[in-house]
Amino acid sequence: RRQKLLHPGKSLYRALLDSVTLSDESVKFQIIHVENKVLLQVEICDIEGNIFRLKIDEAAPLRERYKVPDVLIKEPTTQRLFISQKEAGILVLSSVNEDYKLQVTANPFQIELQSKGETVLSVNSNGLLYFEHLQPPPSDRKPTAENEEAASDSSKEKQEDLGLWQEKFGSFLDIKAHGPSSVGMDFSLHGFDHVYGIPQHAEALLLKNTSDGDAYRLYNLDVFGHKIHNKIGIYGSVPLLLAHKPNRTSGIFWLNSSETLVDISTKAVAEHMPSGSAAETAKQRAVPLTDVRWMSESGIIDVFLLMGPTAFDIFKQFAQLTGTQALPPLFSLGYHQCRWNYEDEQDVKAVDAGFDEHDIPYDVIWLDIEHTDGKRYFTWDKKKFQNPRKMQEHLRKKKRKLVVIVDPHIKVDPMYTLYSQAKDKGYFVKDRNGQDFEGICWPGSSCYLDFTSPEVRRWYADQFAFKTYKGSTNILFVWNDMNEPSVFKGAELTMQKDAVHYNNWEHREVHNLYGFYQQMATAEGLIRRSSGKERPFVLTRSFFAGSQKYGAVWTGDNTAEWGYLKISIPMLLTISMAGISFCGADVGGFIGDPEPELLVRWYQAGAYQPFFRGHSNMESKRREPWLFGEKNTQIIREAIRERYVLLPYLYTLFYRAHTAAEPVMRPLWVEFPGKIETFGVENEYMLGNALLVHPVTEQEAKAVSVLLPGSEEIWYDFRKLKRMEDSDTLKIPVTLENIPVFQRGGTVIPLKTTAGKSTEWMIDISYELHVALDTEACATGELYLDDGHSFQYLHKKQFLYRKFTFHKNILSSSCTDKSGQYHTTCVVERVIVLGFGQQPTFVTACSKDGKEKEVVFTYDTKTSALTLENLALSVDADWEICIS
Ligand code: MIG
Repeated sequence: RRQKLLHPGKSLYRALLDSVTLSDESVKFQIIHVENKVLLQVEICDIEGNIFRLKIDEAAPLRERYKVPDVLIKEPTTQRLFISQKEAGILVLSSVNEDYKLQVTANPFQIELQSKGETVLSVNSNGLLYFEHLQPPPSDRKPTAENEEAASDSSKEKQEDLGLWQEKFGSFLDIKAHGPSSVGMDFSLHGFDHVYGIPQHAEALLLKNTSDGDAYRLYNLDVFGHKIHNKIGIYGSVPLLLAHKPNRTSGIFWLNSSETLVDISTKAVAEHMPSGSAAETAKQRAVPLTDVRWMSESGIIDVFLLMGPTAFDIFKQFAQLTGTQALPPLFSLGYHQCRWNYEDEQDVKAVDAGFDEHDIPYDVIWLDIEHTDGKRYFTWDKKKFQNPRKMQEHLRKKKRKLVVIVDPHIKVDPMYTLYSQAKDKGYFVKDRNGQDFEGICWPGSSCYLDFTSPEVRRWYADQFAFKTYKGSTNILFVWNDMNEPSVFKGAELTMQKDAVHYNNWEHREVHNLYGFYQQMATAEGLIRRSSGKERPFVLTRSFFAGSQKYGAVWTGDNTAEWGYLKISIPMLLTISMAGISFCGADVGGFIGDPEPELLVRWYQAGAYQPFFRGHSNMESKRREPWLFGEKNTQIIREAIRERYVLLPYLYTLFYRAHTAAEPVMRPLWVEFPGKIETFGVENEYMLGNALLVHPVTEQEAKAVSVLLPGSEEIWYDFRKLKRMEDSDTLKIPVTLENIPVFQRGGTVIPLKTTAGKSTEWMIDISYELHVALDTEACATGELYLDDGHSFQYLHKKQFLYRKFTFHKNILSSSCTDKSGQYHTTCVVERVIVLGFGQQPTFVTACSKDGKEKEVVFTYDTKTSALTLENLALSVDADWEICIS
């Protein structure tokens, strides 16, 4: 409200260019507010890899302001900036290679960032830099002439209206002990009118103009039954925005964990022509410009300008700052069966058996809050789960896993060890009076662990030790829910902003980090219980920038309606672009009861999304995949089996996400950055660079319109193996049997030849390669393989990273990363070459040791698919297949 009183115009800040100092790390200078004369310190860093960091803090704050810790994986490596020009009122800084120039204008203060002469982005060009300096509370102020006015009644009232020192939210009172401290700034993105990112909202892929509506809000909240097409913040936040135009992608990462609003306004402006002639002026055309205004309740301004220039560069730059996706254990890429709740041991066993009975693969069964003794996490309801270890042994024999829920609220109960220990040690978040903050949650009266404290995190991690967490075994993994944190009967169902954390920081400063820290501690706990050997799996509902390092996220409580299936695609794409590849939405829709058709369509979509879990609410009817008649069971079985067959490809994509920050699920425009028609597409997406997936999200759909981008591309039907007609948009007939999936020419996809009961049952199943030829009759692809569960790939380099290349009618298998070694007896059994020109006469396979053998093949003249069978070529060896 206060910031919105400041309208675009001339900034009230002026840079004091005489104060400029230069070091290897940064350039610093001061700016002054012309009215209140408060000095701010500006620091600009050039970070290796085309990133600029701009920090603004008070030059002499009354007390230290909050600076987000633990999100950056390390202090970024900076390089020296040079002053290339300094004249009256202008300072130009250049990067070492002179590719980038930052032009700082003194009055009004603004910064323009240019790349090789092209203005990409400007800062404060609308004059919306806003910085509330910390002040003593009105009661402490000496009645000087200056303060007298402020102390007068009428202005006090005014202050209260604006919520400077306290604010009411319904019946809740937020007392701001340190007064107003909000910060804000505007950025103009030149030539851009497509912007993305800043999850999480149940919104479209393309960010919308907010000028006549609500700003996008980043404030982690538990909004049960949240609406679609809404800018309210839900569950998680990543303050990263991406902007794209045909030849460039840029990013803005606003590192602030307090409540944040983002206003977006796209307009057309006359193109800026340098001192043009009359003729040139006449040629002026309108180019788009997007203004982005960030406003945060507290903290400092700490913003990273990611200069790309490609989308993949942005992903790398963001990962360089916040880390890459943790490599998931393979089982967690299988199908997960969840429900609130699987009642007891018998229920768990029956559901588990149901999957075998109906020949449906699955890896993990989940237990929601009812498995505990009165919502005391780390315990079991003794009546329903008399022997949890035995139950887990049963699952282990079936080569399956268990995930249990562990929420951050702790039941107030002196007999509950976790509570009494945490209480004694002072590990709970405090209220403004210094008492343990008490809220209401599932267990009734609850306290909240202060995960922002490293000591609390260490202690919490220790709770997962096998001997401490009774009844847990090494097939048990964890789900963190309610960690926004959710507080029933709290303002907006969350914690009071004036609650107090570690080091006396108020909750308002750290709010959006709370879930991030819980997942961090939980993942650490799972790693530690295995003495550092095993990869953890932790699903979290709340998240922040960097949560990808700790596991998976899901989109929270969606509803069993078609609209929620549809919106799940842009929601997952947005989360993926923000660094979190391992994401999914509850299959079927959590709230309510999906009609069978919707459930089937949701399984088909989920099978091609990174995290694949069926889940349902307490009040929802049971919906295990076999409860909807033989035909639907068959279709769901097929969808899940397709997922399992695809796992080698998916796992390889996760390795790429882990090592190279490439999102597993990506919007079309990321793969086709020059094709404007892809920029707004959100009803289909790419899974890696090879598969285009178009889920069916309309009831009783008979056909869908599919955009197959790129005039120079060839696309193949992934199941029928035949080439698609050349045409940008195709009307594809659909039946309930499956959803349209296409393989892009030029790619090789590794698959398993068949599915098994779970990922662990599939270790020895042979491989199949789908080689889809491009216009040059070439293709390449990769396969990553390791033990699927430990850190040996990292510490002992026990992995295989293979490459398949098809060129001049030779398919060769070679090593991509010689530093890795992993032995497997698995073979490539079958190869299908899609779009092969003509019936071959002879096919041979030769291994590296010179052994040559003839290969059995069949050629389908209708589809031009060439199938090579019974190959038995080692996955871990070099070989060649020659087709003549
Ligand atoms: O408000 O633990 O989003 O997946 O089943 C309900 C019970 C609390 C919310 C989660 C949902 C979970 C449920 N939880």
